[in-house]
Amino acid sequence: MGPALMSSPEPAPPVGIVMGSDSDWPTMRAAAVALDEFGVRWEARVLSAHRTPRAMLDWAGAAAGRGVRVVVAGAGGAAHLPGMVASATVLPVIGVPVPLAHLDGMDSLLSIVQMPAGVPVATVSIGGARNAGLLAVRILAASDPALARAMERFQSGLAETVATKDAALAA
Ligand code: RP5
Repeated sequence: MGPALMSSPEPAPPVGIVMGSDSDWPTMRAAAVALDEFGVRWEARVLSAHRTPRAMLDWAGAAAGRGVRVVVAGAGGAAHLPGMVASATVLPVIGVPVPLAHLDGMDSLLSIVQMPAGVPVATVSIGGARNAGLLAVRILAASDPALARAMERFQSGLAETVATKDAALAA
C-alpha cells in the first residue's frame, strides 16, 4: 500500500446539514449562508427518515467519527429526520421545521420539537434555518476562542443596527 492510500481521510466539515428532500434546500440554505459568514465549513446531504432510512442512519452513525461536530437537520410535514438522526449520534442536533404548503409548518414544528426525554433536538422556529446555522456557530465557539470573538463582533453588529434604527426614528 502506497503512502497516499495509507494516509488518513480528510476530516469532514464540522457542520453537517441534512434535509429530508431537495425541496427543503431553499429553506435550509440559510443555515449554510450563516456558516459561510463565519468561515465555518459544512457539508449538505439529502437523507430521508422515511425514503432512505438506512442511508440516514448510516450517515448519522458515522458523522462523529468523520469529524462532524454539529448537525443541522431540517424536514417538513411528518418531520422525523432530526429526531432519528439524534437517536443515532452523540452529536448535538439542531432541528429546523420546514414549512410546506399545508399547515404552515406547524406539523413540522410539532414533529420535531416533541422529542421523548433522553433524545434532545434543539428546535428553532419554523423556517428558522439561519438561527440554526448561528446556533451551530455558537456550539463550535464554546471550544474555539477565535470563533467566539467573531460571534461577539456579530452580536455587536446587531446591537449597532438596532441603535441606528432607533436613532433614525427618534430624529
Ligand atoms: C419531508 O417531506 C421532506 O423533508 C420535505 O419537507 C417533505 C416533502 O418532500 P418532497 O415531496 O418535496 O420530496 O420528508
